[in-house]
Amino acid sequence: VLGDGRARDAGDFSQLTWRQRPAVGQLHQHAAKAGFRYGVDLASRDSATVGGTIATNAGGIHTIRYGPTRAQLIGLTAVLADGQIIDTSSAAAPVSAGYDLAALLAGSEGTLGVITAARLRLWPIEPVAAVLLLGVAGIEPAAELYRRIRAEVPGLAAAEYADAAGLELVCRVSGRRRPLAATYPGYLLLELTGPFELAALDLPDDAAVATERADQRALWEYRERITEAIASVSRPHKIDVSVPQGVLGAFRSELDEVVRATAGGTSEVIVFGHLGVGNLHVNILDQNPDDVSIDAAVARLAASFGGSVAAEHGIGRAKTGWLGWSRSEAEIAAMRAIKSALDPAGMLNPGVLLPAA
Ligand code: LAC
Ligand code: ZN
Repeated sequence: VLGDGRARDAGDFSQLTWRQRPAVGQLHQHAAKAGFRYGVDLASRDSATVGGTIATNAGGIHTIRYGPTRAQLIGLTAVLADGQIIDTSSAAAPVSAGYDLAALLAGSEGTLGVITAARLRLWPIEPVAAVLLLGVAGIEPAAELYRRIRAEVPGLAAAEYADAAGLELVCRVSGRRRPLAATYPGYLLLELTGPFELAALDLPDDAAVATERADQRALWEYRERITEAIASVSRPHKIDVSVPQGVLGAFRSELDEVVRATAGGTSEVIVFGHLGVGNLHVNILDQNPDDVSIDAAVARLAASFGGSVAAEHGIGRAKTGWLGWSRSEAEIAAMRAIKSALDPAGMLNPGVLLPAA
């Protein structure tokens, strides 16, 4: 029987362990009381558990600033398949003694051990100076604009993209007004911390600039409510992929062609996601939800551009057959060796992550 009885409060708020199974949003609230913030944040902050986000190495909206979940781990406690408990966070000082088991377990999707506690890095709160929402001609111009502003604003904390269809669906479903005077093929949302000069950014006239907390939240909702807006009208195919910065535009145009070729015309493609790290959520509507050939085609396309078939939601069961598209044979052989060494009987999450041998 596995329990989380060993979890405990560290008492030191610059690092935090927790007895419960908190949602990411609860961790944020708790850390904020002590003047800190947690580096991972995501639209599903009120339902996604910290443990779940460690299991998939979730990225979220602040990855460009703080890195993904793996980068937040100081250490963790886990029960291994043979019942042994490892606690990698017991060292109070930096460690350069052997393998980083915490990093290995992060993103292992429950296949190597059961994580029962985690000690997480917290960051000083960086007040959000402004949230900007800008219309763009597509994902490629969004990426160019992002790179230009990044050069001006060292404290850029988020850079998110949404196809117009995603933002317009949020407006239609929730009754919100359009955020800008005109409509555009795509939208770029930026969160800026630290000092910056608005005039130096040379923004288009038709830009939404929010400096007050409530207005900032309101702009974020155009991006964060896309998933639920889509879910309210369709049972979409959702594919979580990444592609390198330099090929975002090429990927986006070929994506339309691949979907047309695979699905034959009528489906709607909505892309949104974490532009700054090239993590895109491809949603395809009006397709038979049970036919996964379209999902595979999109993942293969991302891999062919040097990206990943899973960027922050993990491989799970559904994507095991795709692992080889973005990981080499040698890498998968090493993963199998680790799996069979730590879980020789294959008890932990069988069928997840690694393809059947
Ligand atoms: C998001 C979820 C889908 O970024 O990962 O909204
Ligand atoms: Zn995401």
